[in-house]
Amino acid sequence: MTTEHRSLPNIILCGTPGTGKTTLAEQLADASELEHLCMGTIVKEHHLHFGFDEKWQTYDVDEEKVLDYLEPRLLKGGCIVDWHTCGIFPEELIDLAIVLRTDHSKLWERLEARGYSLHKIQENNEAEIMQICLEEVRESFDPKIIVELESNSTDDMESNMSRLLQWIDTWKEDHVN
Ligand code: DAT
Repeated sequence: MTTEHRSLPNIILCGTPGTGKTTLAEQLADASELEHLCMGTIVKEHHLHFGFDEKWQTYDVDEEKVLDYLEPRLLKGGCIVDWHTCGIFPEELIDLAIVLRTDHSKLWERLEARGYSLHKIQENNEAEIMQICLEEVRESFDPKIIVELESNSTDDMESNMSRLLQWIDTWKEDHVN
């Protein structure tokens, strides 16, 4: 099944933890017909993991279970998938892949405010500087559907919101007869 069979698009919202995925996804879901799928929470609540990794303070994700959960929803369309990783999604079911980017000093402050350990702050900050999420998105999707967005300020948040709402409207005009 491809995009012709869906009346709403699927958007991946990717980025290093703290770049603003959940904030943007929640606002976007409120302002559109799309549904926010916060994968961090879903993995925990639906036990889509092998257990908690104490060293990295994160869940060891069971990708097969994640795909079983996501595929029927993506086939229906209208998903905003909010996750720090994107390599496992079926490319043909994704219409737009957003990567949020944040200056590393701002990111550091946000992760500190979140109470992350120094180890985890450093790890995530390095990942942002090394563009790990952006590279993963580039390896996973056609460049035509990838958009990199700055997420440093509330102004950025507002312009990202209006840009995405506009994109959803255009997608609907192009795909719904
Ligand atoms: P993520 O879901 O990527 O981990 P988040 O949405 O939880 O990130 O945001 C982390 C914090 O940063 C949160 O306190 C809200 C704030 N924030 C998000 N986007 C922002 C932006 N564009 N400008 C300023 N603060 C932002």
